[in-house]
Amino acid sequence: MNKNQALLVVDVQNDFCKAGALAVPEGEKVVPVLNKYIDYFSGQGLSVFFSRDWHPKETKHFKKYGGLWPAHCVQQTWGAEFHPDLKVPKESLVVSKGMSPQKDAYSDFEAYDAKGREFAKVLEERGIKELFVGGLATDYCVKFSVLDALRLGWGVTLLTDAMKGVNLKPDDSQRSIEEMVSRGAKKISFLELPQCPATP
Ligand code: VGL
Ligand code: ZN
Repeated sequence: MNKNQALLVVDVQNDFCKAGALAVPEGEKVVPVLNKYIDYFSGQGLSVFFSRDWHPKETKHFKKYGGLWPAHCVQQTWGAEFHPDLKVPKESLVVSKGMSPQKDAYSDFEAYDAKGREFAKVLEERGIKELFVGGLATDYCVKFSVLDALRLGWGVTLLTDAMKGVNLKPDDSQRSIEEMVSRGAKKISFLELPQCPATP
């Protein structure tokens, strides 16, 4: 692994997990797996990014205002917080998306850090060339973020053991993975990482 490679943990927030307003089936199961990836990347001094869905109370993203979804990940609420077991290292960077009352914004390439910098700018400044992506949901934020990354010239590796989808249609996640791979994404699972210590 090298400094051009970074981990992106997508939207592992309470509302997408058990008891959340838009619970992804088995969403919370990605947490322990992602914690291993987080240790692996931060242990080698590599960048770790976290994105979050960060909506205003009223947005066209929500059913009540013409959108597809029940209200979720409203700014400053429990549902918008990261899952309590997710290990978010102090030195990691959080980017937020979905703040516009007018549009959906599923992609992390529509996200901004606390200083208002675009996610793509942050990646460029750090010389990141390849993203290892896991989180929620495979068929929305993960998919849109990955397709944008590929289109904009980043390499992408999908952490297939650390993502779960909404599956409005039962095979949405499977089809999303196929689409991302057909556009150039690679796939990996934790034990296939370079020099990953085999579990005894
Ligand atoms: C997402 C549905 C609605 C996601 C966000 O982050 O995948 N999905 N808003
Ligand atoms: Zn949302």
